[in-house]
Amino acid sequence: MAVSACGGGVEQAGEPGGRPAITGTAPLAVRGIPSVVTLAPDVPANAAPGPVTSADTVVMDQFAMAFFPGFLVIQPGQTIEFRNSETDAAHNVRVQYLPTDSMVFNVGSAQGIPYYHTFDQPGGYYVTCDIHPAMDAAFLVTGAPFVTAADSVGAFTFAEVPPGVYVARVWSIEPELRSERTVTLGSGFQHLDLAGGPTG
Ligand SMILES: [Cu+2]
Repeated sequence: MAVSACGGGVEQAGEPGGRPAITGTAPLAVRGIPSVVTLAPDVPANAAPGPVTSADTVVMDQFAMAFFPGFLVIQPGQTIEFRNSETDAAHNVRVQYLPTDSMVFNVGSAQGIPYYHTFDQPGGYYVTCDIHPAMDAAFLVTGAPFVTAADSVGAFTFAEVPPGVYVARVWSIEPELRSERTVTLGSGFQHLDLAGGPTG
């Protein structure tokens, strides 16, 4: 099979044809915002590699009285371009950092004048428009090497995670649905039930 393992050794997880190595269940999406599952190697903090960062700017647009996309996952140090693509509507962009419930910025967004912001702090962020209370979105900043968003009913997949001991974290816009546990992944197909609480 034509799989290159980045850590050396033989990669046995996954199969030709793209069958996922790991499937699982996480909490349902809340208000259209999916749960996100991250896997990070369970190693002492001082031995952990630094977060992976991406130079790619991603776009969160405002169109038809909504944010598009309504949810993003980015890496620490990555920039989001906030854009207003309406033909005739004014909006603003208010971004709250959920771990401290603090405002990151609140700017007006006019057509043709994008606003760029680089996010370094890991965690969840909530995006709203003060003018239109029905408009909201969210994004998650994470340096975890393996990240996947669950679908609306909580199903998720990972492909090609090397065997090892990982900290599996579940993020949700709803704090009560967040959890963290240690999982041991083998080299074969595996199902993770992360839908319950931290001890379930
Ligand atoms: Cu608006």
